Amino acid sequence: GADVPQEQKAGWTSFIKSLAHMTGDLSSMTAPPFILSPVSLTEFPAYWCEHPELFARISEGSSPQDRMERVLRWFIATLKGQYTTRNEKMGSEKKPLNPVLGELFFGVWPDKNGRGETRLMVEQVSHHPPITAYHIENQKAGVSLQGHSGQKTSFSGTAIHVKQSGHAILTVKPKNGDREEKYLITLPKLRIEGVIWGSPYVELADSSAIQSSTGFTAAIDYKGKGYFSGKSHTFKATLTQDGHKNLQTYEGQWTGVSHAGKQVFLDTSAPKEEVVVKPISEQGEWESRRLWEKVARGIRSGNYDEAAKEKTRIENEQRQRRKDEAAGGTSWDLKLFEHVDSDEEYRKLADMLHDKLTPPHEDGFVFKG
Ligand code: CLR
Repeated sequence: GADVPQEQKAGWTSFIKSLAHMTGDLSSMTAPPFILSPVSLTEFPAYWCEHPELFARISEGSSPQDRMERVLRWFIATLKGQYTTRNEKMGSEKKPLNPVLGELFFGVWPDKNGRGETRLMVEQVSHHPPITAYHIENQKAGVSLQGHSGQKTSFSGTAIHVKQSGHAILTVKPKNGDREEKYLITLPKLRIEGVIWGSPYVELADSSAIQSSTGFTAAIDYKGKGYFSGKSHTFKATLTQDGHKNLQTYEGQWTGVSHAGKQVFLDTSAPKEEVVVKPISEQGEWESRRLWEKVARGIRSGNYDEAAKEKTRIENEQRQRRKDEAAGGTSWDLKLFEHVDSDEEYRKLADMLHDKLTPPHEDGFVFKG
């Protein structure tokens, strides 16, 4: 790999070899230090709201179709942050810290221009397999997002293929007095390219959808270089109602500009707003940045021995907890969410979606408030 530091080349080669034997969960594999990120996966749900303005304005739409279009615009606007931020900040995609069961992350986007405050609450609700649940809400705007996320990974020899599990449900209370609406958001597949060279980046693949309780469906296809156009990171979305004919097509780059017909649909060059998080000194012991503080410091400063030592300490403590629970016949209590075997809202909306790839049932994590 061209981008692998000389002294880590052997480690990178053996890591790549071990990817071939991976059994769906990359998170628990040990990777060479240069590819480690100091950020835990519990922070990732913040990417859903780095355009709080677009999120808040969904409820201002004048009709179900207008609101569906606003949901689609907000969703497409989140993709750049979700899938390119690590490359921008750290030079390539990196391996995030693998959250412990019960790890928490809280943040806010303050009120600006009367749009209302947006709050984010995240909890790691499973460790094996890793699942992260999140709740985002702007009470004033009447918009909230509830979801959970996991990943199944496989390696093709050149790229890592990531199938996302879980879904998100957006709830909107329209400002014009229309009834409350729900939107099911399914998640795209990822292909991690550039792995061999040691400079991974994400390309989105296949398709995802947004299904509204009002009958509107947005089907979104993703392509890399050389399909719809010569460009990377492109998408094409079509809007339909109750499975009827195409009402509108949206096309372009999710990292740049997209159009609906001749009109600009979204220009992602507008600056994003990062989530505001309490200083570590004011955080509780289960809060992500406090829990991983020493590991993150080790990774950032290149003191990998400190990072490894602290990571082992955290993992051993977790192992001991699980042993104690097994011995005492107890189990870990989730703090913010309650697990349900079949998410009722999901079932209804997935049924309207008629997409064979979307399973009829999925687990749910209900926010306890
Ligand atoms: C998590 C949920 C977010 C969207 C998202 C973005 C990037 C994904 C991440 C999810 C899961 C973990 C992920 C990451 C990109 C790379 C990383 C797949 C889906 C893997 C584990 C690290 C690969 C690095 C190796 C080459 C070492 O909403």
